[in-house]
Amino acid sequence: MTDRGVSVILPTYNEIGNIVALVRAVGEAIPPGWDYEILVIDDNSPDGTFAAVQRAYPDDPRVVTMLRTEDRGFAKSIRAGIERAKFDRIIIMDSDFTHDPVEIPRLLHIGEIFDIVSGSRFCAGGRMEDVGHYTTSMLYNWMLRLVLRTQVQDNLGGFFTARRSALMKLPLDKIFYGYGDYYFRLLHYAQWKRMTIVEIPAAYMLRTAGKSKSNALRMVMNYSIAAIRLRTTLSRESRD
Ligand SMILES: Nc1nc2c(ncn2[C@@H]2O[C@H](COP(=O)(O)OP(=O)(O)OP(=O)(O)O)[C@@H](O)[C@H]2O)c(=O)[nH]1
Ligand SMILES: [Mg+2]
Repeated sequence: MTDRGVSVILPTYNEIGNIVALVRAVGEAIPPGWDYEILVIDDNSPDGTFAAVQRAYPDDPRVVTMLRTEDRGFAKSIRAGIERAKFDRIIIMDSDFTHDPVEIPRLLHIGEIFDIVSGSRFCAGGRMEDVGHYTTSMLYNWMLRLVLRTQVQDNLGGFFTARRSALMKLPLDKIFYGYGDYYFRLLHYAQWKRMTIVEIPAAYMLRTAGKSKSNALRMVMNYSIAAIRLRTTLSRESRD
């Protein structure tokens, strides 16, 4: 008998080279005593990611696939997964093996104590295989911290656990749009709701197959606009 369960949410776009192996690796990483479901939230990938998962796991009720054809996008897929999840304990992670399933037991363990546990590249012990990406992300996070006045060190990691019931109380429309910028909005509104946040060290790996969908220059521009907008909203909300 298990009394604990976790819903692991995997947003996918063109991850045919990763997703079947990742679903297996996530299943294997769930500690004993935990029930689980793995939600693959696919935005109608042209490479057949959705069909590949269905083919690989036709009869496993723990592997749930969701095909989205409208209002697509990374952050909106994550929200769809959270809304659909059946367990109160949620883990969100990328589907390209950047976020390593071996971290799952630690996230679940610390998640017993804190509302949000974020796998961070920038607290002691955290790292990233891609050294160039690590350095630029670290510099960019310093800038974000100045603008957002936050103590969180990794505001763009996106590998975390939280309780669904707590997340559902946040203003979801103000958070879940855009790309990785959703994560600093989520962390901000979580702090505003007095949720407790802790960062634990995580190693972010190189994507094992397929191509990145993000463009560094576009990301820097969009995230900077998103950060300034969030800061302005906060100043206005605290005045009202
Ligand atoms: N459902 C959904 N998933 C997406 C979308 N865009 C990206 N993803 C997934 O989100 C995760 C992160 O996307 P990546 O392309 O790896 O972007 P990134 O992590 O910023 O870039 P890298 O540093 O190259 O890994 C991956 O699991 C993608 O499959 C989207 O529009 N919809
Ligand atoms: Mg990635």
